[in-house]
Amino acid sequence: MKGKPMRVLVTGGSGLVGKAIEHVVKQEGGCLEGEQWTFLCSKEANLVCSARDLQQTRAVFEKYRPTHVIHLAAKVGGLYLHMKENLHFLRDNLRINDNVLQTSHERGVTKVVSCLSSCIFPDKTTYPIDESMIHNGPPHDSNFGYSHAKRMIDIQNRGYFAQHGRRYTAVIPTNVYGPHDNFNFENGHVLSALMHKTYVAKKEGTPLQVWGSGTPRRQFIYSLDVARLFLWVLREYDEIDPIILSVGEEEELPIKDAVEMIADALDFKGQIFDTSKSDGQMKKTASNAKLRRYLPDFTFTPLSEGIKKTCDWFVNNYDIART
Ligand code: NAP
Ligand code: GFB
Repeated sequence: MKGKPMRVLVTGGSGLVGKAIEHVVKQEGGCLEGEQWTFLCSKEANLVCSARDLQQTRAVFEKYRPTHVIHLAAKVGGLYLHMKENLHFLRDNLRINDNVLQTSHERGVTKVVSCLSSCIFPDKTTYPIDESMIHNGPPHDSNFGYSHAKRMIDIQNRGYFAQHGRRYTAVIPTNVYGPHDNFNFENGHVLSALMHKTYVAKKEGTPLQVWGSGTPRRQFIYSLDVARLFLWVLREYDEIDPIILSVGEEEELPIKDAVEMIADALDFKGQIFDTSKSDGQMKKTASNAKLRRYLPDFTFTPLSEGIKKTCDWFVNNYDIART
């Protein structure tokens, strides 16, 4: 990456992925000489655009004058929150994304890397899923609001390129987990919610309630791996088309196997499955072939190791964790 040092603005910098990027930038030499990195949270600027908030966003861009933006800010949550608030996810995320991309364009930002998700792909599809399939049919019913809002980022990126030559792009992670996740029982994603539930079940000597049948399959990627890949995308990846960030298809596993790893990490025995709760999407197997063409030697953190590190972080930071 030649030329003047970047001024990077990370929207959603206080969340799971944002904190991981901050760790890599500050603890793993991810910040090159002269670079400025700013990690935003919603308190500094509420990005759900309305006239009042647009001013907030413009003020933040005026203050930090970013040359590059990593756009993570979003209304995010696990399956059961999506099923309750699909419209809320649609409207909030459409507004946040349009607000950030348009303000970036107006401010002459050179590159924006936004964050989609593997749940946006069509539910009825062939496997493995690849980047060309984003718009090939409706997403799973459980998260249609979030999925359509995220798909629009790909369309917006094409629009900014076609009309203004902007090189705005996006990444598509599968299920992310790690320190600083949302460990809330109701609203959290599966691994973080189950880590919290297991922690409490052990303390209270009660059985662990796993929701659903435990048979749906997922590919989990550790937040620090996502962060390291985000820095590579920001510096080296030059396509407008998005790229999937995921472990290989062979790492996909049923939820119940991940539950075992959490139980081992927290030294707990005794889970039961509440099959009255939804299983959501049964599988969304993603191919990382495109990523591997670029980075054949990238090493992912093994799931059992990532789960152990995250459980240790949660136990040691229970007081500050989002629960
Ligand atoms: P997270 O932990 O819930 O963090 C969300 C971030 O967005 C926080 O920094 C939050 O700020 C900010 N934010 C939310 N609403 C905002 C608003 N109205 N204005 C300004 N900032 C706002 O989420 P995450 O898991 O790190 O997700 C980061 C990105 O990765 C998202 O775009 C998400 O869609 C994508 N993604 C996540 C996963 C996953 O499994 N977690 C998988 C694929 C893609 P506060 O802290 O101030 O609330
Ligand atoms: O991470 P998760 O909530 O979302 O995982 P998705 C849901 C799967 O875990 C379902 C099972 O099969 C649930 O039945 N599960 C078991 C649990 N116990 C629990 C529990 O206590 N809490 C939760 N949350 N799940 C999301 C999308 O889909 O994937 C988001 O809705 C985002 O938009 C995220 O893309 C990465 O993997 O089903």
